[in-house]
Amino acid sequence: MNSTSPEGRGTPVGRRIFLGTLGLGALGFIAAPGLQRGTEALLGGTAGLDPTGLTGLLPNGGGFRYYSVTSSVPHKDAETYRLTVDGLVDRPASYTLANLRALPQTRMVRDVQCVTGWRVPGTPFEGVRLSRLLDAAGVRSSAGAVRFTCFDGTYTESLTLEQARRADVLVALRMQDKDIGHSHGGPVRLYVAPMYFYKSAKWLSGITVTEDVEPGFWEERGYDVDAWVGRSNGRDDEPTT
Ligand SMILES: Nc1nc2c(c(=O)[nH]1)N[C@H]1C(S)=C(S)[C@@H](COP(=O)(O)O)O[C@H]1N2
Ligand SMILES: [Mo]
Repeated sequence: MNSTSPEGRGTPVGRRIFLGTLGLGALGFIAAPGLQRGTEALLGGTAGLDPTGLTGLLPNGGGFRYYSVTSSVPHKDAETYRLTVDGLVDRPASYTLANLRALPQTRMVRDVQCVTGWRVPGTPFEGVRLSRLLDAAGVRSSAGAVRFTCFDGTYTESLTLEQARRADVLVALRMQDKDIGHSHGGPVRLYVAPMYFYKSAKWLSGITVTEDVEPGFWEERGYDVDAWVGRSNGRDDEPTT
């Protein structure tokens, strides 16, 4: 695990804030689960958010850990799910699950790498290329970035327009060759293959084309905005693409 990763310590509060307010720098954020649980206990109320991935190990999750920065997330299905595309576009849109399923699907198999250190080999993701939805919306020339919002009501992410248009960035409907379940961010999550998994926003509900990159939830708390696996966040993992 990486000492620069706030998500690994049972709190969505950033490292610097954490150190500053609690003065626990001497603990050094050792990755041992026992010590992490200890840190969680120290944090009291915030531990209820449980983004640690330690208490949240998914049964039969195939190595994935469950992360959410909110304590509960509404469930959405084919009737209630909507994905809106708006901002600096000529044709704003709202997609149902059926609309998304009717578009050409791309399947990719790459490793998944979380910035806290865990990695899951060869995981299939399948969905609609984000570039297709952007092209359908007609991105205006003043645009430079894309902002993602989630129906958990809290998590956000962003990409530059150039990153967003990559062929290995999907609006994913399937993961591990199954429809994406609620715990993995279903029915629809973002999948940004070449970047640390925090970029792959779960419970995706909004795509807003903006002028400039607005740092996402974890990026406001210390993670790198350009999150290339192996070339960011002070890590040297094997690239995933
Ligand atoms: N909405 C939302 N998306 C999110 C997160 C989150 O807490 N909320 N956590 C991110 C992080 S840090 C990781 S590692 C992955 C975890 O995905 P999983 O729960 O399917 O393993 O989701 C990413 N996307
Ligand atoms: Mo992560």
